[in-house]
Amino acid sequence: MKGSLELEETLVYIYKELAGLPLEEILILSEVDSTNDIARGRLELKSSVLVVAESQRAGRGRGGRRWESPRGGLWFSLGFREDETLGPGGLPLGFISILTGVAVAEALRGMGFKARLKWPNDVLIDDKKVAGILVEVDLQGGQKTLVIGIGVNVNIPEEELQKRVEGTRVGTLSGLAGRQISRVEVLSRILEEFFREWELWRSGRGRREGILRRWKELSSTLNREVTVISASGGEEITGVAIDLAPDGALLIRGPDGRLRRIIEGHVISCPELNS
Ligand code: BT5
Repeated sequence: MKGSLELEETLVYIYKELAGLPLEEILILSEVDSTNDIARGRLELKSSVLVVAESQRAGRGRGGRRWESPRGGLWFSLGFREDETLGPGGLPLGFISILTGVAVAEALRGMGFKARLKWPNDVLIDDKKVAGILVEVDLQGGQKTLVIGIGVNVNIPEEELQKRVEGTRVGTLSGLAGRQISRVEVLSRILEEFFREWELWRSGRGRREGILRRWKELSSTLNREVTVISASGGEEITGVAIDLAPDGALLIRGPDGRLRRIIEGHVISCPELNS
């Protein structure tokens, strides 16, 4: 960014791109701890927000894991104030994460990237993790909030990012494409894909089946032997991932033929992916 004029032009462009979206507030910030926290705070005043930041000091993944968020990436959160109309079972968080994963993968595919999905929420290109999703709900003063955090590694040198991340093969769009990629384009494509399905689903005309089918088509996890660490109890389960349940749970058939349902967890190995 050379000067403030260019910055202003970029912001005007972003606001124009996002003008038609059903959002009460759009915040574009420089550095924050976590866009999920800013979004949650804004929901005290607004019923729907988008918060985008240039970098995050304390970006997080599931289970308190760290999410590296240097400048050049796209780090943002969508926040919605929820009422209780979704029933006593609450929000189907697993499904929301699946819907969001499909939106991110479709957006990147629309830009020519061969994005695939790894259960529950990783977006992979060439078996490298380029994006992650963190869905959080919170009750504050009887008010339920839903925050969907999305991180996409856009213009970041791959090796530099890899040095900061252990245990996961990371990828960045610029590294994979060999050129800089427009973050505004990635953002507006993701939001377009997301809101199309989101509004259909929320209005009750939803295509839950369609979303699940698309996730399965894009999945790099199904029909493979996987080892999953379940979030509840940290148990390791190995077997063949055979299906995705409507609530986003992964169904695994173990060597003894038993079917296991993993609602929350982490795939730690998947032979064909690691080779
Ligand atoms: C995720 O968690 O993949 C969810 C990441 C969500 C990040 C967004 S950014 C905007 C919003 N604000 C936040 O604070 N968070 C959200 P999980 O499946 O738990 O994966 C975390 C693991 O991914 C870490 O333990 C690392 O191994 C790896 N990792 C960390 N940073 C990464 C990066 N930039 N790219 C790829 N992998 C990364």
